Amino acid sequence: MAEIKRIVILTGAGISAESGIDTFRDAGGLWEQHRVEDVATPEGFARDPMLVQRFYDLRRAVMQEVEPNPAHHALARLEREFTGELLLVTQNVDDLHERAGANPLHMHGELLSALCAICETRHPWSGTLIDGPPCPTCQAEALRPDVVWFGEMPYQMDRIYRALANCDLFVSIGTSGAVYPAAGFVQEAKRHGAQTLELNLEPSEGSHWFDVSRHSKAGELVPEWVEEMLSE
Ligand code: BV8
Repeated sequence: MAEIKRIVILTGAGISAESGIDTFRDAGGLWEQHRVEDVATPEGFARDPMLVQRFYDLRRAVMQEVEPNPAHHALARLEREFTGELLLVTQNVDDLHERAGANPLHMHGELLSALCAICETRHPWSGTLIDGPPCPTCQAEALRPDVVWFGEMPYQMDRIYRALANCDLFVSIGTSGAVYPAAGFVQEAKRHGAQTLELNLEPSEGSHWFDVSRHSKAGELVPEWVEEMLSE
């Protein structure tokens, strides 16, 4: 692998699976228990806000009972020890990267944040939203989960595309490559000459775009890869 100075990493639900957090598309995953349209779209929220608040309240509670796994810890080690530039982008709304000591860019928002639909302020939130608590800023009872639903614009896209245009290596970890624009990042990185690596339990929908694909559990693949990167 040529000298790697700038890395962009994208993680998905697969990196949190071994911590005990359901993925979306694996058997029994989150989407099988709910129709995406009902719980992860603005229309679904407008139609049945209680259903959606319950869906996210449950995930926010479960997330606080599980721990980061070796894959999260390995990426935090890479952030600490890699001497080049590293941007960790996650599609996940859990805080397991943070609890392992990493500093991810949450392109699809975070469970531990509430967004006021009236004044658009954001507030750290570890409790429930089902009872319609007042916004700490404007007192409106209009707090929603601060997550990006289908049809909504993911966060910090300019920053992500700038990093993809300048990286030497793009690594995708634990994602099915089913949702855009995240699923298109590998093509964007490739277009700018980056090497591309997929670490996933099985080939994702975008596997064919990757120079190298390794298939096993993230808890094994990621520490191994980080050790390789840091010993080069
Ligand atoms: C937007 C947050 C534009 C909420 C999520 C047709 C073509 C192309 C695009 C579209 C289209 N029609 C509609 C679109 C756009 C749409 C989209 O892509 N739809 C898909 C279904 C086709 N995208 C959007 O709407 C996005 N916004 O495009 O905005 C725009 C433009 C102008 C103005 C306004 C807007 C927004 C999408 C964000 C939706 N929010 N999450 C929440 O968490 O509830 S999506 C959610 O699913 C995740 O965040 C993630 O992004 C996505 C995929 O999930 P994964 O993380 O990949 O998880 P999954 O279960 O799918 O896969 C797990 C993988 O891990 C598997 O591969 C498995 O093998 C592996 N694995 C399992 N265990 C392990 C493992 N790997 C390693 N180790 C293990 N142990």
